[in-house]
Amino acid sequence: MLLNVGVALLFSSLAAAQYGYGAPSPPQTTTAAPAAAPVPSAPANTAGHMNINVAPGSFTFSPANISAPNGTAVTFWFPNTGINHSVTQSSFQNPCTPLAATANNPAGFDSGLTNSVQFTIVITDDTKPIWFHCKQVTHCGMGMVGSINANESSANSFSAFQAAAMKIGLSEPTETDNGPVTGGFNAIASAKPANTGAGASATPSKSPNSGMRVGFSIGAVLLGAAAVLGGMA
Ligand SMILES: *[C@@H]1O[C@H](CO)[C@@H](O)[C@H](O)[C@H]1NC(C)=O
Ligand SMILES: *[C@@H]1O[C@H](CO)[C@@H](O)[C@H](O)[C@H]1NC(C)=O
Ligand SMILES: *[C@@H]1O[C@H](CO)[C@@H](O)[C@H](O)[C@H]1NC(C)=O
Ligand SMILES: *[C@@H]1O[C@H](CO)[C@@H](O)[C@H](O)[C@H]1NC(C)=O
Ligand SMILES: [Cu+2]
Repeated sequence: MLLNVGVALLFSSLAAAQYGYGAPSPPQTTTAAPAAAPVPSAPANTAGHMNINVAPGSFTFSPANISAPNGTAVTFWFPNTGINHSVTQSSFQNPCTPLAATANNPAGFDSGLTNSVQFTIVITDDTKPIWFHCKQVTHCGMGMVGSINANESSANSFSAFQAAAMKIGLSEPTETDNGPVTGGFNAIASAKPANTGAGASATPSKSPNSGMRVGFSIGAVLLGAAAVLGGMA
């Protein structure tokens, strides 16, 4: 009984896949735009892994200021839009200038200008604030900056950092973009940005493909049922 229902479902779903039965008919108009690709968006944080949206509908990081213990992986989710952004490490003193290497410090991490990717850094010293900005023309000066482990009670607070960036405003110099820089200072990127979908190590509760995987496994069960029935016949 159940198997029969399963086989009926199997064939109706195959028919649907082949002929589009059951799919809503698109409006009959020649000017209809193709469906927009889904915008990658940060999943919920998981143990040891925090996520930040890059420009989620506004030129900001969201959240722009987090507290992340040593060893935490922080993944930046870049939107699937025509405007490129970056996550570029800077210093409190120079919010809109990439952090250059010195005798004591390595250069800052930098995703480079990009979109539709994820970029992950791992905190290697949670006792020091990590400052970053977007190097796209005018974005830093509009306040597209962020911090990790900043002390809001000290002079070097996130609020003071963002205010300093906005004071630079439209006089922000155009930054060169030589593509991604791995490494970093107090946080390290071990890989260039990539469209990994799920981030570096997180297991997001809602993967864009989870529905499809469920569909495949139901299909596999039904195929198994069909094979059993076929053997019996
Ligand atoms: C930044 O984050 C710290 C730590 O979570 C918090 O104490 C502080 O209030 C935040 N600052 C702002 C301006 O949100
Ligand atoms: C956006 O970034 C990508 C990846 O770095 C690059 O290939 C592309 O040319 C950039 N687009 C624009 C409009 O600058
Ligand atoms: C943070 O972790 C790194 C390894 O990722 C380690 O080298 C460092 O000593 C740790 N720092 C603190 C303050 O725990
Ligand atoms: C934050 O800054 C205040 C003021 O300088 C200081 O008293 C406090 O100890 C700092 N907190 C941390 C966690 O470093
Ligand atoms: Cu930007």
